[in-house]
Amino acid sequence: MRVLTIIPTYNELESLPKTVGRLRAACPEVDVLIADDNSPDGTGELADRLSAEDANIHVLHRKGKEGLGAAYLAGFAWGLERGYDVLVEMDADGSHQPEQLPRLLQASEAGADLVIGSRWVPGGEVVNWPLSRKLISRTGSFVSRFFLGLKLRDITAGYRAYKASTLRGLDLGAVDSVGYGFQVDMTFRTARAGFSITEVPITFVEREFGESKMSGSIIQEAGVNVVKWGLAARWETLRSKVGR
Ligand SMILES: Nc1nc2c(ncn2[C@@H]2O[C@H](COP(=O)(O)OP(=O)(O)O)[C@@H](O)[C@H]2O)c(=O)[nH]1
Ligand SMILES: [Mg+2]
Repeated sequence: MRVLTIIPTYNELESLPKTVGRLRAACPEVDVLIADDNSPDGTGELADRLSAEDANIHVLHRKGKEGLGAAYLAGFAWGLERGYDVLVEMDADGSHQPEQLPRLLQASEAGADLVIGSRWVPGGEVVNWPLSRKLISRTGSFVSRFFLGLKLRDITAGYRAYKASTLRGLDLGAVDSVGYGFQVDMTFRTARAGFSITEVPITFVEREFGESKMSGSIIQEAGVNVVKWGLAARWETLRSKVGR
């Protein structure tokens, strides 16, 4: 099983080397792709240095800040072209602990088309998050569950393992969510295409260095889209019933 972990970065100078170092130590057989959006703080150049020292580390330089979703889509395309079997999503800031990646990979190997590292299943937890972030996360999952009919606990989660066959079975060209809505969008598409989704508990640790890129407009984009997708899907179901 060839595994590629994609790490999107925007101004992660302090966090990136720690995360990559931990990942290489915890899972030496896993390749790494850093997808940097031309970070002003020089994260892209740092990524080049890491890559020059280690043949398993690769870098994708993008021209500017286009959001997490666009960076992952570019990373998926890079990995699929090169024949990887599993594509992992991991934040650069240490929130997604590299030492827990084997758990995700085990579930993937056991057959899950998509594995979600989940904060909100038994055994999962969040360390050092303020109540406000917990509320946003849980509300995001609740609203997504309600409108999209998904029976999952952590729908906005960003620590994931996709089988290549799952990504090949989705119309990735149609995904245009910029921020965190991307995770919900991808989950909904994966479920609707009939792929299996497994949640495994993780301990999510709030970043120590750098700043979060989460913003009000990102939350708003995600919220508006979730309601829109949910209503569109119900309308489709209704129309096909009436048409029959
Ligand atoms: N390439 C790229 N990476 C991004 C962008 N926005 C966020 N990221 C990265 O995505 C990961 C998660 O973002 P973060 O700010 O930690 O969000 P939070 O954990 O929800 O607060 C980090 O590795 C960020 O550097 C972006 O526009 N482009
Ligand atoms: Mg973070």
